[in-house]
Amino acid sequence: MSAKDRVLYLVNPGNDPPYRHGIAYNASFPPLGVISLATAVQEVCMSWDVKVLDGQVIEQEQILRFIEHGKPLVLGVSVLAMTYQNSLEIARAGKRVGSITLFGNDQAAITGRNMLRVRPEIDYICTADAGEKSLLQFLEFVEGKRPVGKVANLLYRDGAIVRRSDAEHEREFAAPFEALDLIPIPDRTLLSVELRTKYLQNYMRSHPRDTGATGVSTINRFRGCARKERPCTFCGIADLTIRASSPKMFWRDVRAAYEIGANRLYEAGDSVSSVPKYLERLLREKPSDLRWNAMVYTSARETSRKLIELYKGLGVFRANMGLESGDEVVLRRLKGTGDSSAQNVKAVKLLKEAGIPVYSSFVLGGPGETAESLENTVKFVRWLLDNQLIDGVGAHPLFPELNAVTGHLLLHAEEAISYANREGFKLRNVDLLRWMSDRWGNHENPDPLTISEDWAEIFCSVPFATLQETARRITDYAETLGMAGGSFFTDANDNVEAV
Ligand code: B12
Ligand code: SF4
Repeated sequence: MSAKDRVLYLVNPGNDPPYRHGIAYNASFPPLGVISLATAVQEVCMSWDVKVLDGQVIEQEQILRFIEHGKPLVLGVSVLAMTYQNSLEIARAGKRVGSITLFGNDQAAITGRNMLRVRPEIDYICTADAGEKSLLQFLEFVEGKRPVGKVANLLYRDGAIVRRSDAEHEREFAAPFEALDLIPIPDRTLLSVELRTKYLQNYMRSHPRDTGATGVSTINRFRGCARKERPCTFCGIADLTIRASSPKMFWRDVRAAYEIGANRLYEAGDSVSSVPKYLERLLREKPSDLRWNAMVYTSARETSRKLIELYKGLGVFRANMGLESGDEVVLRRLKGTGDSSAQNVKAVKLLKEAGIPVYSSFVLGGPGETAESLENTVKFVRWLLDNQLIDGVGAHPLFPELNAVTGHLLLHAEEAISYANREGFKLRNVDLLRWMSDRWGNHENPDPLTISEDWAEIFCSVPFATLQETARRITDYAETLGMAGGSFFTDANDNVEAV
């Protein structure tokens, strides 16, 4: 293979047509996963020519044309549940020009086996939570320097669909708070200035008052959640193990973004409030000259004055907080016994007092959701908005990801029946429940809208349409007050630009 053949495209596809709307921060931040993968390849496999394509800001047709003309030897695609159809189309375009196709990211990790079983356009699947090492090994395999069986976290066909499962695939990092140091500082210039300007313009459209923003980017030097052992029942994040980078690496990464003008960073860590001690270390080592701000995912249960002081010191200027429900019973079923509306109110008040805006999200259609519990949520959100305790709200029907507790209940009828009995609510359609395992159990990618409808039909006493309607009522109310609102599965009014 000559150096000129070593062309790798890494694509973050845009959302499939039914899922283009109602996404918070839509097209406002560059996709860190593919940028980080491309950086690792640039640093280690220097003979490879790498290109990153982002379907959030370029049209699908343009991505297909790039592939047709560029004929990449390897075509890597980052696959989520709501980008699956676009991902397949991209893979087919790759196969037409002879590319080796490799899927990765959360959805590929969850249903990858089923994808490989039915889709000849997919050659390989990477199931790694952090894919850098796996991709580098995969390129060595393509160059003939490594047997396929020695590529970490790779699913492939060998008669059956196989994945090696020896120690190489296990977590090999000894120190969890340095584990992410192995991931290089992302080269954010892999996306052109023109595209970076586009993200900023999209961000400014939803945050017109943030006049100090000179550029936006994504950072991920922390992953995981303190609820790993008892996650929220709707949480489908594949790996909630707590890992981070050393403070030194964290600040090097922030500075690298800052030096190309990005002073608003989205920390993609799953729940940053899980690690106050780590935040203290970050604060101690914060360089005094950095003027930056971060938005983070944070949990109400862990919000205290101490945490907020840390956030202020660090530069956190926006909190994304899942409040999930205004109904006490449904809230407990979604998040566990440690959460309550009173605690949610306390957390948003503390953040508000400290001048940190809160973007809250709600999941409609928790186990045993009723018309009454939905009304409790509507009243709660209105109260929060009327009292200016939150600055934005997203409301979404529950999407039972197959690796979440809710997805598990959907596929395991007997467990679902015992659960409903224990919790004291009635399942609405047990016949449908009994079909779920056959319908979705071996599916390549359960369509989010359809599987969410099935969930509601079984686990809620109101139909899916009522959940959609309630989501719309909530976000419309926010918008009439001039606040950000968004609802996945329902809206069609996004105003984002592609180039
Ligand atoms: C930050 C984030 C967002 C941001 C994204 C900002 C941006 N432009 O980057 C915003 C807020 C916009 C967002 C929106 C949504 N998100 Co989101 N988001 C996340 C989050 C918390 C982190 C993603 C991230 O950037 N991680 C850091 C990077 C470095 O890691 P990574 O992306 O996982 O990539 C690594 C590996 O996956 C792998 N990999 C990835 N792609 C590939 C490709 C190849 C070829 C290979 C080899 C490896 C590989 O290697 C990468 C580098 O280590 C994840 C949860 C999670 N922990 O993954 C959810 C998550 C991705 N989001 C999710 C969802 C549902 C949504 C929304 C639909 C929410 C909504 N209701 O509106 C929307 C729409 C998503 C979309 N398609 O646009 C789901 C997806 C579920 C699924 N199974 O598909 C996740 C997994 C959370 C969850 N389980 O609930 N999200
Ligand atoms: S939804 Fe958020 S808080 Fe709940 S388990 Fe997942 S990461 Fe943690």
